[in-house]
Amino acid sequence: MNAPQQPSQALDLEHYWMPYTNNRAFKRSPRMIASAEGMYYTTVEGKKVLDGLATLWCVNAGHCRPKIVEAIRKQAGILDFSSSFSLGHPLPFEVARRVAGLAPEGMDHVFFVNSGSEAVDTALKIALAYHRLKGEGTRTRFVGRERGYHGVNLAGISVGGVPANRKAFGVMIPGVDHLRHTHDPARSAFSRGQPAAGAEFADELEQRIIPLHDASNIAAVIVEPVSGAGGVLIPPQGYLQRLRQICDKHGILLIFDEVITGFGRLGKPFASEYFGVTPDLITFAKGITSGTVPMGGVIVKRAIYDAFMEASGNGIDFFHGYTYSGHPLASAAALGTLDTYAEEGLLTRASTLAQEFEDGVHAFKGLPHVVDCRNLGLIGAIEFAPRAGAPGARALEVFGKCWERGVFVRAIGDNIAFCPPLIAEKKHLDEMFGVVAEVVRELT
Ligand code: PXG
Ligand code: PLP
Repeated sequence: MNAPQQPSQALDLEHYWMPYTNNRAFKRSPRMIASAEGMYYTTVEGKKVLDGLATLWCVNAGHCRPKIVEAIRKQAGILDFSSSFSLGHPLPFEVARRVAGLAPEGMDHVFFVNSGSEAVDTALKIALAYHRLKGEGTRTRFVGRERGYHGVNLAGISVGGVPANRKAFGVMIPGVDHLRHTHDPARSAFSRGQPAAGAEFADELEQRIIPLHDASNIAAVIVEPVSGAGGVLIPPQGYLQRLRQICDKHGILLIFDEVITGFGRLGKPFASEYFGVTPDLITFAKGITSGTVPMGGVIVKRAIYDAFMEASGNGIDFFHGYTYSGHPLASAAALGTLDTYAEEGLLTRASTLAQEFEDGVHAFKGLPHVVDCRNLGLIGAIEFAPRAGAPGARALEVFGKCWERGVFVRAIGDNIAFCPPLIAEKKHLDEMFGVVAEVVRELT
């Protein structure tokens, strides 16, 4: 469908400082993609590669879907850009209405940004400003969680809990504490779906963190309902419910970072609905446009929006926004994406494939060095015992060999993560798991 790009040999690779990449290794031996369609990439050499991670957990509708492509093309010729700072254009209003319709009951106002990282900073700022205008300006502290990933901005890495993303950057924002992560292989290895044990990990909030800082100083708790980039950690049964109860009891806002779980990953539009737990704010990005044009946002409860409206008098109600908040091309892409999701039932499709996906993930049990298999909806991971003196080496080796054999999956520490586009069929799961298993069997 798409004309391949220039072959990589003809490109000067020097000047692009690639994000989250071993630049020297890549430039010595580039993995260069020319085009993509549906479940597959085509490399510049013409090789097809199955996308087992929805690229970066975002291409939920699959690649180059006609409705989304057409929406972007058309919009580029109608209104290229106009801002949302005291001017408006129709599209983001319509996207907000549609997103509010998918969100849990009572969460019905949407603030747009351009990425998950911006969504996280925005949500944290909304929480601070909300408490202040409710007369509780002492609530300035945040609680994140170990192994949490909340993007790469300074506030996001401060509440985040992935050591490698934090260690080079010193003190970050002050006033942050962390809950322990919920990974508990001693009790819960090879759990199918949510682990039965571990709801009590949430009690640390009430038993350690609140007594230490006092609830009157805590603005919000932020967690991913399912941790993604921290290694795909599935919340224990009852854990999120307990966090909600403790936050309610102490007047603390609960933020669910649904940048990965939003838009159908667990078989519901949002994980909040899947778990039956309604937070106060939801951050989203990625799946809103199926990765096609950068967009993210924050969904808030009506009471939060109303508080800003009541407090602002005749002035601006929230001194915050990005030049490209509600960008016309992103908004058009979002509408094309939401149409595609609706027409193809993609926001619930994960539930129909979840059992086959679970069986595929757990088929790795018993293969060399595999110490855990985890899954929920269409997200999962297998974990290897670390190779002596070389943590992460096994997963990296698996990633590299799978790429050579035409399957793209992600290595995270000693884990391999799976997160296929929601259009995946059984044959794609078989291909993905089949190639990974072949490689795992060769592991030393
Ligand atoms: N929150 C969550 C829960 C995420 O997964 C972000 C925020 C940040 O979104 P942006 O759009 O600013 O990247 C994410 C993004 C990985 C990886 O290593 C994960 C993400 C992004 C890039 C790499 O698996 N998640
Ligand atoms: N830096 C400067 C000098 C700017 O003028 C702006 C926006 O006007 C920004 C940063 C922020 O850019 P954005 O609104 O795209 O986040």
